[in-house]
Amino acid sequence: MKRIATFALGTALVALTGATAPVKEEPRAPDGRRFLSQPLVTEIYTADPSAHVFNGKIYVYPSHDIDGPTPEDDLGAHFEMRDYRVISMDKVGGKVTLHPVALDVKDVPWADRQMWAPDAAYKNGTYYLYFPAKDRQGAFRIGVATSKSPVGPFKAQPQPIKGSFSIDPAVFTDTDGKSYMYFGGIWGGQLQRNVTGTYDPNGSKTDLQAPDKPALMPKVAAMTGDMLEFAETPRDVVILDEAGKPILGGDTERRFFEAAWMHKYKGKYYFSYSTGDTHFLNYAIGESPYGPFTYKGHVLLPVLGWTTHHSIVEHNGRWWLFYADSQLSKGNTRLRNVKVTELFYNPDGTIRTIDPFVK
Ligand code: FUB
Repeated sequence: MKRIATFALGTALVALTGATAPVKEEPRAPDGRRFLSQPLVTEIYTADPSAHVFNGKIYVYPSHDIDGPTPEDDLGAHFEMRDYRVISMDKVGGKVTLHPVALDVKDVPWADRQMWAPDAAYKNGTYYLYFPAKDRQGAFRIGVATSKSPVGPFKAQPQPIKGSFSIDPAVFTDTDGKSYMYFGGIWGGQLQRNVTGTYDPNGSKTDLQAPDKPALMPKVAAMTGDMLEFAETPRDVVILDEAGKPILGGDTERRFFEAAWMHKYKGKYYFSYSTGDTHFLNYAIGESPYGPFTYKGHVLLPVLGWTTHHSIVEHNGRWWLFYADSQLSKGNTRLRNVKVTELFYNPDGTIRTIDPFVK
């Protein structure tokens, strides 16, 4: 509403004063559609926003997209991010602050490249930044770094989390204080190259190539009390269809691809994720942080760009979806920007699907 009012006011002023000052055009997608919300920061490209409320303020932990030289491919080699910067705001709609570099790949002893979607957590006076990166063998591992400040700088542990693999960590702390890491991603996220628990560089490039079999599922593991390691061997996050059967590999509009997120609403556990090549954000509901989770529908319809990745967080009694699209770069899939919009529940606890464009 505020955005539309600004454009309208600009037009009215020019009409009244006869001034010829250029009126800002409302940004639109190449096909003419109007965006539901605007980028949170424009100074740099950002994606994969993991939002948390710490001390009453919103902190967003995004990927920092850069325009590297590597050509685009199905395994995401063109996502060559090298560092993280945190975004903060007192409230949605308030002033947005982009903080300095919180962690650089050169300061992570085990990591070689591709600092992909991170997440953060807080416990006993310490902030934890969780991040995937490729090691020198080209295998994705998940690392952790700590700081006394939510915006860093963070100091990385010398080794990745033992037994970690694949991408997109999301750490959820339950109301009983226990924390869990959800993670995984197929194709470039290498979940299909870790089916035995050991990285197989010659494993399938994309998924299991078995459309009639249960899809590869994301993983979950409880964290140790110091938040630095897995307390158990990661297990499958099972996503079931309405008949109680695991979602199949060929069910590409519903199966898990990447971007795990967990939130709790009215005592139920909501596992949400991206479907990657079909471009939806979906969700499934369960009774325990371990699942199983029953598929419920779309959180978000496809955005401008190839991928989106999100987080869902409550602040001041309202629920917010942080997501990303490629508005600033006019659709360049490797240069994304994070956004936020309000999320609403139906009386039965299902989520009202969000269209990232205004009708
Ligand atoms: O940003 C790099 C990768 O692209 C993320 O890890 C995925 O979730 C996808 O957004």
